[in-house]
Amino acid sequence: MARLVMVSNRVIDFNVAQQAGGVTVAIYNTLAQQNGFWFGWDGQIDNSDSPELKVARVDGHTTVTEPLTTDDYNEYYLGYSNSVLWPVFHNRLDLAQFEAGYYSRYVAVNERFARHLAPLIEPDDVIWVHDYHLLPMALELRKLGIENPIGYFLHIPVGPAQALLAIPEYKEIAKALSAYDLIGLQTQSDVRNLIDFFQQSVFGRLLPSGRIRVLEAELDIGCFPVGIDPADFAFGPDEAEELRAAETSEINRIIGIDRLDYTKGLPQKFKSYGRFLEEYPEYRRRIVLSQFAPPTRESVEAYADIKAELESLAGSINGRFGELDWVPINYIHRTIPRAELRDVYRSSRIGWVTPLMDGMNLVAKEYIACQDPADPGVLILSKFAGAAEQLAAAVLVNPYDLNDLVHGLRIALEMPLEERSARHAQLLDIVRKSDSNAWSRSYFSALMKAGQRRLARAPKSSSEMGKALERLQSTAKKNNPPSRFAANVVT
Ligand code: GDG
Repeated sequence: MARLVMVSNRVIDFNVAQQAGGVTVAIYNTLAQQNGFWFGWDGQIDNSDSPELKVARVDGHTTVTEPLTTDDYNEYYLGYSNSVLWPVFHNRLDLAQFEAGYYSRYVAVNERFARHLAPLIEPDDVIWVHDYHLLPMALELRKLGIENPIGYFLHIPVGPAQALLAIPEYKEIAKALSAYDLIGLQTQSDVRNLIDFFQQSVFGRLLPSGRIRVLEAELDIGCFPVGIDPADFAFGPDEAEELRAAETSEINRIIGIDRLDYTKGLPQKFKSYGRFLEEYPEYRRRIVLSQFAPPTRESVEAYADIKAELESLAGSINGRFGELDWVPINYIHRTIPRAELRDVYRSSRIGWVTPLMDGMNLVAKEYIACQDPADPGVLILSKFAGAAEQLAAAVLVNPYDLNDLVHGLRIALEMPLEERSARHAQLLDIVRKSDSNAWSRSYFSALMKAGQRRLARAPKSSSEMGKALERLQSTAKKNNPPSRFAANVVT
């Protein structure tokens, strides 16, 4: 079996799998199924001259990590990754900060990670790089002579080409992406936007084979919607019975769980909730909005702004509508333990997910997986979350339109059991079929094929390339996954 080398900005400790964040959850689930290791930042800051790589093994899983320096953290992580790429890819050019020095530090950290990773790579390894922090990783690894298949998966959405072209280094970004064998994205709409970007930035050309030529390279772009492991959220029959018996509350809980991020549409959610209470007074005292919003990237200005805005909105709605024995919004700015998520989802009548733009949104899928099929809650989902391409049976809403949010809430609260059950059955079927296992297996299989195509195009004279291709073809045969996984791949 080929080893899978996962590379991402942040590596979590397998012992402490509580930490929030969609990317780490997706990688964690994959490595629980497949042999390999996980390389990246350990979350620590260390300004000493040459800090050592740390290797940790927990339950058969290996992580290899290194710290960042303070400058790396400020310029590579908070700077270029989270104040340029994150806002631009989410089409928030108004929040992008193009500061001198960010880009060079961003490349330098990628170059250093590649230098430390390259000696650990074995000939049969398959390298899978994750997310916007590490766009230049393949280019840096190739410079060091690594010929293994290298794939990239972008967890965030791809904004319109016009937004991406506003990045001062957009040509370098296109070149960096062209060094991958396969670029995996969450939705068909992301695939269209990226092709558009390649065409407009560096005259990328779609080929009859379905691949795309970008500068000197030919690569595959595909849509691989990330999934969850539904077993993590399932309830046994006894547990379910106990929960039903314990359910006495007359108040319907509406649950929101989102990192406190300006892309998640939280002010819009709070404002529409206030408007709902105003327009439908009969619902006062009958519903409560519990919004968990764990802190994230707090030293970026835009994040501090959204925190203040939410506190003020929650305060004014509670002040205006609250009673001695009823608080309309529970706003909790903390991380809840992962073990408690299931019960919170299960006991909520509505899952309210309203991002302005989101790569996928795993919370939507987790909410569905936790519901009691005999009496399920309703998912309200922004049509601008990647998950909406798959979860069309949710109540789809436009988060920019407060009236539509109010309307969606009313529909969900008044939906009869028969309709709730029918919608939930459809949604659960999709969540199960496109789970995290299907995601990683379909991506892995497509990456092996894309790696073979690149090596097959290499000049015949290169004996190293020839050997690499032979090795890859034999590994691909051994790793061939069942064909149902390949059906997700669109190249
Ligand atoms: C990125 C993309 C894409 C949240 N709060 C707590 C907590 N969480 C967990 C949720 C879920 C995960 O974090 C959040 O995942 P999302 O998908 O909703 O969002 P991002 O973190 O923005 O993830 C996103 C994802 O990557 C995967 O590709 O879907 O679009 O932006 O699993 O349950 N977990 C715990 N406590 C919390 O307070 N334990």
